[in-house]
Amino acid sequence: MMQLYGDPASPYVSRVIMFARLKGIPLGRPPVPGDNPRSDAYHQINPIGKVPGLMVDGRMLPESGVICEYLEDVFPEPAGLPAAPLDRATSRLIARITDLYISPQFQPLLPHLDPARRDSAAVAPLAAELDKAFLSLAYFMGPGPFCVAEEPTLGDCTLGPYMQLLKNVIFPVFESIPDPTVGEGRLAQWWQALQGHALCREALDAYGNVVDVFMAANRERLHEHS
Ligand SMILES: N[C@@H](CCC(=O)N[C@@H](CS)C(=O)NCC(=O)O)C(=O)O
Repeated sequence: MMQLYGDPASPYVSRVIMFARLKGIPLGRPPVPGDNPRSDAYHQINPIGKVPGLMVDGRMLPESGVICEYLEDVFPEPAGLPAAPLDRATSRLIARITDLYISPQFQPLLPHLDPARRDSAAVAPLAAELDKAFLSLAYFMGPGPFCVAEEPTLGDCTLGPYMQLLKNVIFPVFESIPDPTVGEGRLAQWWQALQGHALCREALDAYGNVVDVFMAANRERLHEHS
């Protein structure tokens, strides 16, 4: 069995877990060597030093997007990408927008979680980037209700955990960053589709719970060192 390294509190690890779950692929979950992706022991098997990492036949495959594409190649059924080339590209685009335009705003917001210690001038450009990314996601998503069509695919498994992370950690405390999945817009329709799909809802709920536990344990440390 392939072995997936990484703490499920990571949205990148969670992406692979959700994608594999939708496709019915069992993955072993060994502890990260040295208990930390920064450890020497983990760097010996993955010099990038980040999780997830997928061990396949003694070879390490890093990077969540690459791992999902590999799983899709090896286990094409049930499909984790739509059939039509432009739809496949759109699902990948939703994943890319998540990685390139949403993810970079998350860490820099952490020092500002506490309104009493917040630097609003530092938050404003991050909020603006997120707003632009949300507009782009809604613009480029297909007719839906999932990010491309009527079934969840790679784009949903990528954006879903990240949106769950923002819903648990960011939207509740930043008035200037409203939750785009609330209301009537395309992202609200998309979120409803995920919530109406048993496996997706289960994966996202489980991820949200892990995030809450992680944040409760690390809030002060994240606040100080980010
Ligand atoms: N581009 C990578 C990002 C993975 C990543 O940033 N993982 C974080 C956890 S959320 C990590 O391992 N951080 C450890 C570190 O930077 O020391 C992917 O898609 O897999």
